[in-house]
Amino acid sequence: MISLKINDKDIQVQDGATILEAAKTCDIYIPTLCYLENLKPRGLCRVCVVEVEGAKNLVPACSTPAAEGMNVKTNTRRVRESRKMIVELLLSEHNGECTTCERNNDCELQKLARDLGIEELRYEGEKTPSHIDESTPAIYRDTGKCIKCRRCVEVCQGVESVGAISPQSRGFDTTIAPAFDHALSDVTCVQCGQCAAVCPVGAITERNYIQEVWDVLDDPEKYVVVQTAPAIRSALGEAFGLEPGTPVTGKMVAALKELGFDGVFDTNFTADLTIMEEGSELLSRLTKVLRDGGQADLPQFTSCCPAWINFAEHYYPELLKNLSTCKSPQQMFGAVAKTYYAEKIGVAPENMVVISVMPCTAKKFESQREELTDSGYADVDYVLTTRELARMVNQSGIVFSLLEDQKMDSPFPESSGAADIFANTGGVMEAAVRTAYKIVTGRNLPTDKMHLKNIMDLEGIKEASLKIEDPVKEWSFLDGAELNVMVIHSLANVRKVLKEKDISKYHFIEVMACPGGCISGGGQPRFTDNNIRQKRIQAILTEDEGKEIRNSCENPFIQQIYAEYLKQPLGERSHHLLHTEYFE
Ligand code: HC1
Ligand code: SF4
Repeated sequence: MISLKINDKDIQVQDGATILEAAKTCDIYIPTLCYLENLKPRGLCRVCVVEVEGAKNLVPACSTPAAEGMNVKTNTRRVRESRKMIVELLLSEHNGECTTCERNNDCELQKLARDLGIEELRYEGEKTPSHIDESTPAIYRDTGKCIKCRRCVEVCQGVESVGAISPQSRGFDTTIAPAFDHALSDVTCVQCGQCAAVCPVGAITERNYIQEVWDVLDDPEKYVVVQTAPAIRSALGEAFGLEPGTPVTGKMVAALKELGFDGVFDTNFTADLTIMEEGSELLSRLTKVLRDGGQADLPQFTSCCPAWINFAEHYYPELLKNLSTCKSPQQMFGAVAKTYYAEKIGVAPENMVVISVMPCTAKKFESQREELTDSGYADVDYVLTTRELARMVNQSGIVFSLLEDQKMDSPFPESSGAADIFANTGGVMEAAVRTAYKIVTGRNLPTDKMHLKNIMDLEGIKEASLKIEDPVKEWSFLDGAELNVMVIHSLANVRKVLKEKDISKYHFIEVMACPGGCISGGGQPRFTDNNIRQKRIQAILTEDEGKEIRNSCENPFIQQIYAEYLKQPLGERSHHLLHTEYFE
């Protein structure tokens, strides 16, 4: 342990802790800008400078290790003036059109300027040229707003191991962009939006489809339905000042009804459907190998994260045959809405518009894939992020916190707890295991095993195995078999696993691109404090634990759609509407 003083407070921290980390342990606030929890500090922006007794220069708290006997001051005149000047210099070249910027009132630079008492722009510099990149359906870049903090570069390389963007040119001419200033669509960007999630200003954000959605809502010819992803309810409240981790499902439904959607549905319903199909697919692959001694592509990988699919297509095309053929719940919902539901309510599918609200930017790309049009129309027409939905709510004058809870519409009004947990890392796997276990043994997983705890935490690579005991007759060949599963989040961990492990001993592997799963998707309200990730995860677990039905195959509305329309998992109609293939 190391003992030091910060602002005259005695503090003890572990060896290796930085001054910033030491200050946090006793709630001393030091402003930061380029710093991101979980990534190696770069000390680039120097907004976090502090004074250390005996040192000639101010030092960056984020990258300076705490040392025995150190005496640190975080709030001297010299510190305040230095921080202020750093931010003034950033503002001197920043294209600061705050009133029309998407980040107005949600901008870290704007907040710093206010907190540091900047009331005039003392230095008027040449502005960074603005180059707009809207080349992908998911991401919007404006170099004029960029302050070159490099958080996006660090995340794209360090967390996702993609490296689609990096500093180009030098000095004032530096831009953060794909190599040779190409458009993002020309490089291997997987459209995960993690760059947009960490950008402190308005330089990288989602492509915005709000106007298109208002247009269809105002069109009397259109029947507009909306689906809401599992993760958004854990974070939407943050956009309206509610405590992180406040679940807001009922208010979210009420807001969507007030916005004028003709039907408000849950992607969680088709998450249950995905599990029926994906669990059956896994059992069918296992049967081929373990009972019939034949060949099947194992391990089976989950396929609901569109950034992971993009990553596999770019970097590991040999794994595409291992991906589940299930469409993601988002796309399954669109396919079912424009067939089964359109038929049921007598609406022509060409007049039905399906909007999704997703925590994810890559879902915008997924919805535009040509292969996902099995109803004869695009399964999904427009995808909004959680942040865009919050903006629509504000634009319409709805006071979110005062809304009375409402319920999702029929014929898909309920989902199981297994569908809720799709939002968290490990959730898809646990949901699949719950249903596969029930099919094979006829029993529910015992409640004490209901959360395979070790696959639900924030470790980047997790493994578990489940022994099948006493299966029903049809599955007797699985008696005593161990189902080995792995859960990975953040795409850099996929590379690590494929480099360091023999994956042939696993039967099923879940991959989610975003750290912690969809709860930290690139389209969620932004945060810099890691505890928020954990609070969102907990909010989702609480939803699951509060549900009477926690297994997808027990959802009566899932049973109804099979009885009325789809007939059986992996059947002809399911195969046509709910499955796809990604080719090398
Ligand atoms: Fe996800 Fe999924 S869980 S991918 O993380 O399988 O985005 O929330 O909607 O489709 O259901 C995201 C979340 C989401 C899909 C589901
Ligand atoms: Fe990198 Fe993802 Fe941003 Fe693309 S969307 S630049 S892959 S972080």
